Amino acid sequence: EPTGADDSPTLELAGLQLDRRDFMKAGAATGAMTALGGCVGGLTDTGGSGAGTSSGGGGKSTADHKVPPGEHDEYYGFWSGGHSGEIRVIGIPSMRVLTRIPVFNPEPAKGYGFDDQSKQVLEEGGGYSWGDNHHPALSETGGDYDGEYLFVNDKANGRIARIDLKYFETDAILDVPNVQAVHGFTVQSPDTEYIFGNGEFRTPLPNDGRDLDSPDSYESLFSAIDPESMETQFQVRVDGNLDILDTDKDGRWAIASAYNSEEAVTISGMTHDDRDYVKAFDVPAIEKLVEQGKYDEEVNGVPIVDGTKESPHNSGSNPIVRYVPTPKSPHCVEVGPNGKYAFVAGKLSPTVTMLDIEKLGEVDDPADAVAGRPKVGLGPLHTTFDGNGHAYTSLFIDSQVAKWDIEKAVEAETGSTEPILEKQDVHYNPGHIQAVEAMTTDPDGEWLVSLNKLSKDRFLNVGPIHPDNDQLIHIGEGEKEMEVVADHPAYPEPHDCVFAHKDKISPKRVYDKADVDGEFVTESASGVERTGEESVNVKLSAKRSEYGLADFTVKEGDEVTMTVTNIEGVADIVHGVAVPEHDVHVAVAPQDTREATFTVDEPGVYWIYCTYFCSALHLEMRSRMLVEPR
Ligand code: CUK
Ligand code: CUA
Repeated sequence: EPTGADDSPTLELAGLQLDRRDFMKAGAATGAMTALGGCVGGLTDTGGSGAGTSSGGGGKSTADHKVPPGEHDEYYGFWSGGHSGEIRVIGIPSMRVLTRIPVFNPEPAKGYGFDDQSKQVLEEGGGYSWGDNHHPALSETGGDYDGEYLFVNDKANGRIARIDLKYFETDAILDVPNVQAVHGFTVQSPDTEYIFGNGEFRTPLPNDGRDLDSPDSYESLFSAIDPESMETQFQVRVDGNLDILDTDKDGRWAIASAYNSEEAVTISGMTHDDRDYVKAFDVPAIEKLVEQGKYDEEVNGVPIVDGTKESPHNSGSNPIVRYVPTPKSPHCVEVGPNGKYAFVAGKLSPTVTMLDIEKLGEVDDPADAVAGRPKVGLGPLHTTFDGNGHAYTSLFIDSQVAKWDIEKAVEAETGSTEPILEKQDVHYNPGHIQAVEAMTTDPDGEWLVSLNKLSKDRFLNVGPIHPDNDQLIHIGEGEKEMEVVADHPAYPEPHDCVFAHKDKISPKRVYDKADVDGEFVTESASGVERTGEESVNVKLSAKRSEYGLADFTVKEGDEVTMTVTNIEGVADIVHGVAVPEHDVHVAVAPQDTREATFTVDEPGVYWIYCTYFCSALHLEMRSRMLVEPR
C-alpha cells in the first residue's frame, strides 16, 4: 500500500468525492513525492494488490511476438529518446531496434552534425548539441498516418524537429520563439495543417531581462506551427503551466493539460489549491482573430493572443480557450480514436477525467463537459486505446496498466471502479503506454507497449544507471487478456512512442537525385579547385573500393570544402569519409552528396579512409590528404 496519502476527511473536487486517503492531495506535495519514491523502493516483487490482477513478466507466453530471421515486423515503432536527443525506430512485435535517427544530437555514425547540410539543420535550430525529446507524432491525412513526416519536441530548449520519413532524416529544427520549454506536443488531426506545442515553463515575455523576479508577469504559451514552412503562426498565452497536449479528430480543439494554476514558483506554492484547469483551444476561432489582426501583441514576429481567463476573448459566449476544472496536477491528455472523449489522467488523483469534446463548445460551464471519471488506480499518467472501446491507463505508482471500458465509465458514477476490466503488472513504474495505431481513428489493438521508467532487477546489472524497461503486452480482443510477452531494456530515456503499420511508411532505399542538394561528383569530376588564397574545394566520388582521388594536396591554413558523392546505385552500399585529426566524418548513402568544411592547420600526411565496411577491399578504400607547409 503506497504511503504518503493523508488521512484528512473527504475532499470535494470538481464534483468528485474522493477520500483524502486515495487522493494524493498535493498540499502534501512532499507526501506525494515520498509516495512516488517509496513505492519504487518497496517494489521487490510484482507489486500487485487488487483482485483481477494479472502477474506480469514471468512464465510462458501464448501470444506469438517472435519474428523469424529474414521476416519483417508488422509495425514501425518510433520511440522518443528523451535526453539522448534521438529517435529510435523499433519493430513491433519483435522489439528489435531497426535504426536510430539523430535529431537534436550530433551523431557520427550517420554523419549527422558533421556534414555541412546537417550542421546547418542543427545551427538553424539554435546550435545546441542536445535536446530532450518526449512526444513523437506522425503526420496525418484523413485521420490516418500519411507516412510523410515524424515530428518531435525538445523540452530542454523549446524546439520542434521534423524528420523526413522518405529518408528517416531530420530535415528541420525550429527554435520556437518566446518559449523556454516545449513539452506537450502533437500534430493536428485529422489533417496535419498545424503542429502544436505547449510552452511549459512560464517566463517573462519577451524573456530579455525584464520582470526577472515578478512571477506574476511570466507567461506560458501555446504555439501553432506550420508543418511545411516550420514557422510559428501564432501563440496563445494562458494561465498556469501548460503540460501535455492532443487534438480532437475534427480540426477544432487542441486540448492541453495544465498545472500550477496558482502560478507559483515553488513546489508548495504550485500545489496549494485543489484544482487545475485543462485548456481547450478553439483553433478556428483563434485563427480568425489572428487573420483579422485582433491579436494582442506581436513578440519576436509572432502574433500573441490573450487566452487568459480574464481575456476579453474569453468573456463572451464563444470563449477561445475553455478552462475545464480537473483534480490537481493532472498529467496527460489523450483523445480517443472516435474523437468523442479526451482522457485526462489524474496523476495525483487516482482517476481519469473524461471530457465530452462535442460538449466543450456547447455548455456554458466547461465543468459540464466532464463525461466521466472512473477510478483507475494510483498515479495514472497516460492512456491509450484499442479499436474495441477499451482504454488502457498507465499507473505509475501501482506499476500497472489498467484496462477499462470507455462507455461503461460514462454510465458509471464518478470515482467508480466498475469500468475497470483488468489490471496488468508491469516492471516498474510506467509513464507512457502506447497501442499500435492508437493515434489514428482506427487502432489495430493486439499490441501495447508500456514504457516503464525503472527496470530495477529485470536485467543483468550494468552499473548504477539502469536501463528503462519497455514491456510488450499482448492485449487481445477480450476483456481479460493482457499478457506481458517481452522485456526490452531501453537506453535513457524514452517517454513516448507511436506505432504505424509497415504499409504506411515507405522510405527510399537510395537517394533521389532531385532531393539532393550539392553537386553530383562523378569519377571524372573528382579533383581539387583552388577558390581563394586560403580556400580550396575538393571533389571526391566514392564507390567500391576507391575515392575519385588517390591523393590530393592542400596548403596549411586552407579552409577545405570537401564534396563527396556516393556514385553507387546499389542499395545498402554506404561509404564513409573519415579525415583523421580533423573531427570530420561524413556518411554518404547511394546517390547522395554531402559536403564537409574544415580547416587544415597542421602540415602533414592524413590518410582519409572509408568507415562503412563496403567490400572485401574496404580497408584499402583510402585517399591521402597532403597538407603542404605554407
Ligand atoms: S511526459 Cu514523460 S512520462 Cu513528457 Cu509525455 Cu508523461
Ligand atoms: Cu567504402 Cu568501405
